[in-house]
Amino acid sequence: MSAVDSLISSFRDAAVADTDSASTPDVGIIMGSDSDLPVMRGAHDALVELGFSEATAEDPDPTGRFSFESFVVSAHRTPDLMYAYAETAADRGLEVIIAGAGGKSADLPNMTASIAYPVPVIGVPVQEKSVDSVIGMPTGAPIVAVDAGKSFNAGLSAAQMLAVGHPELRNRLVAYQESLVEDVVAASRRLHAEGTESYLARTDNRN
Ligand code: AIR
Repeated sequence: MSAVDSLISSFRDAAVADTDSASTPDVGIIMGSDSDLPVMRGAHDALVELGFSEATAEDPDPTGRFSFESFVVSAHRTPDLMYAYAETAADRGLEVIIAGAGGKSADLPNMTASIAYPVPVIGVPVQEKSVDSVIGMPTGAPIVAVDAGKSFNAGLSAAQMLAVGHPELRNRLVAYQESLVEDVVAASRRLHAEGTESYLARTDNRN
């Protein structure tokens, strides 16, 4: 069996396995190339910030109730893999997919949205030039999307969607927002206390 067929089979096997939904990943993160990872890691970072764990081949059911999985799936280099990933998403327990792609033909998010429907897909244009390709869907074929590169927000949006059925996630989202308020107030107080030059000198030293 070829390497791609073996990966496709693993998705199809997981789709028919009788696994408890609490043990399967809730969010799928996919990207067109591993060169997208520096941008797409924001989705990972947001979900980890909210207490999600990453399910890996070695640790498919990590501790904690909420988890996500990450794969590279190219719409143009591996169309069969994209189809199998999206088609099996619901049966594998995924409730939301975050899909990112770059270039002018960033078709992974929009094609995944059509195939995985009604599982919601949050599209991440990895580059500015990918925005039109990601969001330009015809009526009746929905996708939600973030601005170019804003994968952290895609992670937050995925958690917001899941929070509809999981009040504990709602609480984590509220706590996260409160931490942002604290960060702004702390920066504001320090800037006003120290003055701009001292603030910048200390901030530069940190980098
Ligand atoms: N891509 C990969 N397969 C289909 C598409 N559209 C995108 C990737 C990446 C860009 O092409 O999402 O942003 C360049 O990929 P690479 O692998 O050449 O670095």
